[in-house]
Amino acid sequence: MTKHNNTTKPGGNGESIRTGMSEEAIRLAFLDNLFYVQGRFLEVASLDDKYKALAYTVRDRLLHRWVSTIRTYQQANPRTVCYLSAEYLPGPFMGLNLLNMGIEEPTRKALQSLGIDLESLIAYEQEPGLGNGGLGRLAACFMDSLATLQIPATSYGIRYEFGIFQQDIRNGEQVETTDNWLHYGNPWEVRRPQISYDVKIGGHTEHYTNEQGLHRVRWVPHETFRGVAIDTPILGHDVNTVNLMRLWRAEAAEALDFHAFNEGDYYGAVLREVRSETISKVLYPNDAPEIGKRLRLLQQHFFVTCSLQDMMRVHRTTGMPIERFHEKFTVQLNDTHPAIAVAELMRLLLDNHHLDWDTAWHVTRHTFAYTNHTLLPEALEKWPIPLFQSLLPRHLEIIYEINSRFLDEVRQRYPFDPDRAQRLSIIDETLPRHVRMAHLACIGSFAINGVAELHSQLLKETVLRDFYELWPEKFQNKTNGVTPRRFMLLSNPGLGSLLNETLGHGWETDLEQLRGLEAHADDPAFQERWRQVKRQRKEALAGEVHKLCGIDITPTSLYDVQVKRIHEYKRQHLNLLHIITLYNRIKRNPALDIVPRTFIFGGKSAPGYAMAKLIIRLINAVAEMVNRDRDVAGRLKVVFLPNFSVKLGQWVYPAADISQQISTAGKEASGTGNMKFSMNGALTIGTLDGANVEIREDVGAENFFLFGLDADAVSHTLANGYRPWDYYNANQELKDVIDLIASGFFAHGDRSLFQPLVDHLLQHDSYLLLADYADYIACQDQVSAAYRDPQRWTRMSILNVARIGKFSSDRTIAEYCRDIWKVQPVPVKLD
Ligand code: B1H
Repeated sequence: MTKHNNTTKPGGNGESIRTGMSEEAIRLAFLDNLFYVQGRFLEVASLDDKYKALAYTVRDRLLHRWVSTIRTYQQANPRTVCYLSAEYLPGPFMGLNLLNMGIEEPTRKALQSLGIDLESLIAYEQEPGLGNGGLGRLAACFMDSLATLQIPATSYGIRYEFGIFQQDIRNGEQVETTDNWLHYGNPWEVRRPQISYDVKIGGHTEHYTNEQGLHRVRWVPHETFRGVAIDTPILGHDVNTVNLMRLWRAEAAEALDFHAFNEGDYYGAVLREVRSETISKVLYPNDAPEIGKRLRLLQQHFFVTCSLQDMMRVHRTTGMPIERFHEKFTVQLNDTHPAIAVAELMRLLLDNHHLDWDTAWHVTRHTFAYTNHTLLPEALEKWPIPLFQSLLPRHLEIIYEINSRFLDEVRQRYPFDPDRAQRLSIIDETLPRHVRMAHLACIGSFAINGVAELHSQLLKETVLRDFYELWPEKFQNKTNGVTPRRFMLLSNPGLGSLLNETLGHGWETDLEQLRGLEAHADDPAFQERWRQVKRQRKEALAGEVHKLCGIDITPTSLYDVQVKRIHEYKRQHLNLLHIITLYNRIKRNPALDIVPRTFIFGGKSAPGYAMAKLIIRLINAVAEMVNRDRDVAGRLKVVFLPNFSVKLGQWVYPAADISQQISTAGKEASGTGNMKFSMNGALTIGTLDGANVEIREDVGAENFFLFGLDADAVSHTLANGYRPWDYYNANQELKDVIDLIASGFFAHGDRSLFQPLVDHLLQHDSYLLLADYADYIACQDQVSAAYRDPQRWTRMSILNVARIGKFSSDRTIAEYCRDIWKVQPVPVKLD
């Protein structure tokens, strides 16, 4: 094997083996890492060895930039964003880091010269599934944009040992298995044992007067754990900025309790060790919280206290007084999951730093800003008082004090409206009593935002209406965005090249430049290349579908895609009603001329959400019947992709022709998949919900397939005694579809299997599928008509991409920086 022992100039041009960017430097670094880190030589190296060797090669170059970033920040002492989130879904790192560093090509060549295919190493990486869906993925897009915009920022969270479960489909059903993502090790993370903090829980508080006669509080916990930092570098695109994702892992307070050990309590010590680690053991796999889960509250407190203590450590190094904490840090609460931070910062300032209440409250109220991500009442977090009291007794005292001072203000402001104080209170007094985390977040934050225009508006009118009336100046909108680096450049290289050729570079970090495409929308030669790009991604997805499901799909058919968490409000079953409608049409009229379609579904259900699991069963049951029916062969195909993930999404978004964004209007706060599809030239069929509204405004109504009731009509329909039966009786096609499901046709004659679903639709239909059915079917017919005209379709597709610029997370982050965080870019020079 090639051997070298000079670590300073392997390329012969003064480049270091740890940092050089040429093909030769990368080749030598790869071999060096393979040999000295993995202990292997090429001939016997496994795929894992090669993947790791390359990961370490990339990581060395990342660390180089990281060190420069830390130096720069130390000297400049800039105002810093801290993002607190219980979830992150960053996706695989290798491809993006290569791309952001601009060394994809030399790396590909270096590996090629060794007979290794870069794509196979990229495909091998397992992603950290440390989130449920949109909320966690948004946090990851924000990290990418913060680094790219050169904003000093740290993203804090939990290093779950097991992320979101792996979804298998067995006999058409979702089966959950554990996600052991750390099994083979994670080359991207750096453990920092010196950076660790105590985490107290339980016990009681003691109030006393100190020697100076001052009132003090001591929290005597029942137990103490430790949180240890595990860091992952986050590189921006085409810049040297490397920010930090700092995740906390729970450990026992002392690695092993040697005191107990000496007293002979060996098993006790080991058990404590094991019990401590359970705090960061597993991600809760629900996209709405489970009320009263002790471990979940513990996780929230755990990562929040570690993160705040970490900020205070950094703050100390600046020499600034603690009263100016909020000038150094601005802390964003990603939903209410970290909202306990409001009480925890107060506790640290009062009990550890001995600030008086008013000063501590001033600092706290100027530190936090809160993003709400949902209006669904079942997703608003609240904790039973007894549970809260038993885990966080000091925090509860502080919350009572915050609340009492706040309610005094409220009563003064509205002296003749006693109900209002009740409604605004942090404590929900209806028995059993609860702590409302959204109220704590609103009271403790200087800014509150929703994630799309419609959502922010509805927030002010519904769940946060009383807070809006109290403090209108706190409320803002920050429409979500997604990163074009991962979701265009990396996942759709063909599109990337075509855009570079047409527009030159620059659009990757200034997505509004895509407007330049409008001039080419009707150019037949450009249109032809556009179609080739799409065609190539459709073929690639067909290959993946074959691998994952053993089903062959046809790239000439229209790919009609819905990938997202499975939820009744997202209405995957409305999509099914359409599929069965088409099926019935063909069965009635076998010669029917329709546009051939491939329906692709993907997404996980919360393990305890029975109706969502039943929807997955129905998708698979319909797929089974449709796919084996010769009468519809070549015209209809249905696929359920198991275990949808960021990685799988990168195959799916670029290949879609139609993107289904069909939630009941008013229910989807924003959606972000809608943006990823549109950026890749898929057309949207959707309701006026979440960010769909703004996407349609920007791409143009004529380039968007709109259907369904709007949010106002939805509330009116539900308020005025909605009767789904009337719709069923009035529409023969709808009746046929529902009857077919009820008949057991998709369950080998078993009428009972899907009965709960049918019953719910006919009796309640809380998400208004039947009310929207006719309009949805008519709209899908228009989709087919448009697809028959390739010039028209391609023009619409090009215009979608041309006008999607607003939905880059760079725009979103620039707005947060300007309107909420008040932070400036700090460019980093390489040392
Ligand atoms: C969103 C969640 C969520 N909203 C509770 N709320 C969770 C709530 O584990 N929990 O308890 C986890 C997640 N996730 C999503 O956020 C919205 O539904 C989307 O519409 C939105 O695009 C996304 C990002 O803002």
